[in-house]
Amino acid sequence: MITISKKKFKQYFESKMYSLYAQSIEGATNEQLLNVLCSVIKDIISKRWIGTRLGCEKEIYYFSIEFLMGRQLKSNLLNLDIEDTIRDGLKEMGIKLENLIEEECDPALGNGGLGRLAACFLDSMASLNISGHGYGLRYKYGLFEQKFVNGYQVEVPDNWLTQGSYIWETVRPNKATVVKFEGDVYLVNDNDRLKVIHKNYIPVMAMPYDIPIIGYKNDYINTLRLFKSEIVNRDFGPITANAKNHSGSYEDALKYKYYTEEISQVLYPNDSNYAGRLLRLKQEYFLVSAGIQDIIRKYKKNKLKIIDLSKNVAIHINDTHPTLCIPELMRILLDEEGLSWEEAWEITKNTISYTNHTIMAEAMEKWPVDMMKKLLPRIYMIIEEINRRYLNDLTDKYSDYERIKRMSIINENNISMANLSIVGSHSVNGVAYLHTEILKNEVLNDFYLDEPQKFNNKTNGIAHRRWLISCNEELSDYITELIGEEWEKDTNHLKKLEIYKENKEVLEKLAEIKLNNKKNFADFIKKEYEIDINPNSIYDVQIKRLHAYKRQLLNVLHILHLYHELLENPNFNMEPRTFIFGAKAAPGYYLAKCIIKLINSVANKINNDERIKNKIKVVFVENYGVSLAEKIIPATEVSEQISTTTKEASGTGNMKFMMNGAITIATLDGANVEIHEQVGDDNIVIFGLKAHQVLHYNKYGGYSALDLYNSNRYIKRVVDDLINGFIPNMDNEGRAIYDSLITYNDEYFVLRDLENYTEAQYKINKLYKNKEQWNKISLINIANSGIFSSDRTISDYARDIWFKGCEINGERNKL
Ligand code: 26V
Repeated sequence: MITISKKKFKQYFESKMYSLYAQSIEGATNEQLLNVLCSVIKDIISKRWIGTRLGCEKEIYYFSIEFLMGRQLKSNLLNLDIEDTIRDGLKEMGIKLENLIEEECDPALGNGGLGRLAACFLDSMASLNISGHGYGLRYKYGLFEQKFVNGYQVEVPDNWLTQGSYIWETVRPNKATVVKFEGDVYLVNDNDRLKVIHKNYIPVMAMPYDIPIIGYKNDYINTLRLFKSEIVNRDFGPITANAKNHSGSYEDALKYKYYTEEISQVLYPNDSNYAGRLLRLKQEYFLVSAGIQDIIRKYKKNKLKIIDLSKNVAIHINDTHPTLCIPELMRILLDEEGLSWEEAWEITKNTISYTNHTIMAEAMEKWPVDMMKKLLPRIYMIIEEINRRYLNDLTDKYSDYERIKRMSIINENNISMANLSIVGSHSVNGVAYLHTEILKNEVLNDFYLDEPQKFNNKTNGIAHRRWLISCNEELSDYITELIGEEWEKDTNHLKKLEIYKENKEVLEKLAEIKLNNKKNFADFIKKEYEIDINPNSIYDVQIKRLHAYKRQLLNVLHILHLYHELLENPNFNMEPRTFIFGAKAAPGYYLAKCIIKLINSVANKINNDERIKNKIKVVFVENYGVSLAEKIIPATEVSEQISTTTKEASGTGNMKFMMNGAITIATLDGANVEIHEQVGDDNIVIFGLKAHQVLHYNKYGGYSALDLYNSNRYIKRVVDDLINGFIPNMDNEGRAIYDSLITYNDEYFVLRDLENYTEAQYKINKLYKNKEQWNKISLINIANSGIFSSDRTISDYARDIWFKGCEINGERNKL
């Protein structure tokens, strides 16, 4: 049992302070105090962490190019169930735990939903006693830090490792592996066996940095292993870098050092268009090769038979970024373990499973054949052979040449990573019902018809420990007071809240908690931005990456509409509203950056216009990320989930808001469909085009944004605002947005949905006037959010994908 008494903790803390910094507690900085606390916690868990569970059940490995973990201190204390002891102990030493929590850095090693999902999944695997580990990259620079200058986004490098290391990590040089790039590959005959010789390659060291992933009150600790790229053989230093083929000059040694270190230097931002960049391919193979080698090394150490790999190991690939797991595992099984192609292929397919996270065609990964051939010659050979065999099978089955071409892994000198992922795995899943249906019936239809049994849905979820228990303590405590604490381990129990839906006292208490959270957030905004927001106004929030398909533009056009209505009629009937935005745009995504400038300019104009008497405020928080989300979500009343239907694979912010009692205004897109199903028509506000309508427009056309603009004076009014000087200093940006809507016919149906959205917002306004009704809806949302815990999602993955057909599955089903 991992635990510690207050007395012991204090002694431990003090002596750690001396051993690490040779100084007293009184003189220490917050940074030092945090480091000491973290070091104490690491000591407390260390025995348990290294205690291996190998051999007792299947090991799950989750490969992801992004892990958006958020701060760890609070979450670790909560999961270890020692928060009160530590808080009290610190207090007696004159230290406030809250200050140390805020001191911790928030590693931005992900772009958004995909990376945050990976983090929630790690939390759930540990909490459900699943031996599941993450493999990722230890980027030196995470996603850029965002600053606003005159309303424009400016990107600043995210130098998060300021102290040189991360407080929660442990480096493990004895477990480093070498990843080989480039070079020449020869196939030679060795006693009638094909032997592969790889010469003149560039070796890159993959140095593992381990972060403990602590389960919720269950003494279970998994590992997130992040690899840093380095020169081979650290001790020799850069000048005599011991690369076999780089033993030449000083200049060569430096070049080599640069080559290796560049690989894990920086996280790529999701751009507007996918670009096949060489460095990104290096990152992907580096992660995959280091991870797979690590798995096989561990596996063999346990004296398990390689032929049984898929019985003991499951490898999951988070989108196509780690798809090279497929040829890399094949390489090791063929070239190093000496298996036949058929054996290796069977094992590979049975071990690997794949999740698709987007249907956006422009986001699909494709690598030029020449690039792959040069960078990864042996891997390319294997991909080619996988494809050759696959095409043979297809031509036996089908005569439709176009179809075979669509399904081919290599096409027009490009390698399709999605196709390779489907062919080389035993399971392909989407991340919400609608998304999976679109994959099966549209985007991946050829593959679905060919192998329907591979396809399945796993609706996303969120770690309710971080996104409710930890970020909204007052609500969480009140829920426990009402229905007991079982819901913390099994969120289905949240349903019990429904019996209070007519209970005035409970509803008022919920409103009071929300108001407290709103006040806290108002204080934060005042402190950070010197803007006064009214805690009695409706907090209406859209926080997510900035992308045209997510339609922040729809939101801001509606704000402009309200503004005009207020200017025309000062008695215009609306509850005061604070519109809150948080979003980063990819540095190269011009339209997204124009929309940021637009929101900031509109905010500036409206917030300074006394005529509207503070009825509307617009706040764009800078540098949105996990820590900010934890502050905003508990204070939110209206959750904006307004993507163009069919485009948002799932969304997970939508679930976080719901669990914290916000009411959702949404299109029937992604997991909004499931949220709607859970709460029913009366407890969510749905608007906009339905999936079949969008698919119809996309296939057959028939939409004219210009006609709409000309025929609807309200639409015309707000669109004209973009170019007529109504919003100052917006000339170029306003024109670019205008063109995207009118000249390029509004690809994301913003204008098509605007009227309907305005009506939906009017409905929200009306609902809010009846406080009791609003609070009841809020309660119903919380009560029905249990299904969106990532514990449910992970149990589904375990049952249907990772443990399918295993003896252990019987046990798992009891989860
Ligand atoms: C990447 C790109 C790159 C270039 C072109 C446009 C574009 C659009 C989207 C993306 C993101 C791809 C993967 C991703 O992050 N998907 C998100 O995954 C979340 C977790 O499953 C899900 O909730 C989000 O709906 C989905 O967008």
